[in-house]
Amino acid sequence: MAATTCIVLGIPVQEGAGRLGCDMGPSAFRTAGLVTELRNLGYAVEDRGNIVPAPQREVRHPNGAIKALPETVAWTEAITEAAYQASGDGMPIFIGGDHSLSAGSMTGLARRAAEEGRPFFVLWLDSHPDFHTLETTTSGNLHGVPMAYATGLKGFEGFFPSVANPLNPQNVCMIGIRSVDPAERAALSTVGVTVYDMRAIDENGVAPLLDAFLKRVAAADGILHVSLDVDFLDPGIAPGVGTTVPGGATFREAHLIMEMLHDSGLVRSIDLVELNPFLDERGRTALLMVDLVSSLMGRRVLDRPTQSYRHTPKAH
Ligand code: B3U
Ligand code: MN
Ligand code: MN
Repeated sequence: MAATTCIVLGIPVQEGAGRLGCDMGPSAFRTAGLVTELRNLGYAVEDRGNIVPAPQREVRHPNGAIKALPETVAWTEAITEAAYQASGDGMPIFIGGDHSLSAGSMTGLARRAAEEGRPFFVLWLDSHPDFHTLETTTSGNLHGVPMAYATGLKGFEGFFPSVANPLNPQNVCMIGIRSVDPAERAALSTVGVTVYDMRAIDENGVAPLLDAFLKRVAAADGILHVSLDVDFLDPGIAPGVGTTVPGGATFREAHLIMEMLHDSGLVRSIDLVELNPFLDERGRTALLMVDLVSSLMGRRVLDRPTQSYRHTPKAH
């Protein structure tokens, strides 16, 4: 199969989360067999090891709750560059690390999409929207801000690197949302992000929700990035995360999403974030995340005709 080369990038950032341990995530993904699984599926895999943050600058924000701002800025700089480079060489798989890494992955990938002249889309699988600005965060944990940053919301200028190619909020689809702070809720309602909470999943099932989004991406000839936070999953199957929220996606829902993503042929890059091996039980969360990646990359139970989402340009 597959001319695609998977580029594995370890990003051991943990300063964005409220508790320590995500720095061990890249190691746990490797131990759980990520690279072997990808090779067994027929891909060439280049593991570029773990990246290191850029040099730190002194930077302070009036919101005294904010934690580890200089560290997060330094990580974001390095991740943005690494994401941009890797996306020119193959399909980047960012193994975190807490979700603050997506501030860098999304901006680097958005730059790549802009250069290719194609719209950039993000599927955000998370119990949280991570839509705080530096002003609105009350926990001060910067894994709560990457989506606001990447979409160019105000208030990051002068602190974080400036965002040259802001992600259009209308190109973002969030699935699994079930923990939203008041400021995030207010911001989300104004910018046009598609948000499917657990109620939407219960009422409709994941398939029609995702199907509608994939059709939009295909119609726009878009590039799709998938950001998978461990806490998207139900804590009963994925305990290895610092911010478990009850009522999450089931094993079957998560695999169905991955299989549909594979069928779509639209995915160009993946974040795997918030795995905290210190909180895991004998590696089961790491193994589940790798299992989900296998489904996303084409493992299937039976051959079946697939829904084609490929872009068909309109006749003139
Ligand atoms: N919205 C809360 C909780 C949170 C966000 N992301 C995670 N937790 N993982 C906050 O701290 O901003
Ligand atoms: Mn998150
Ligand atoms: Mn989350």
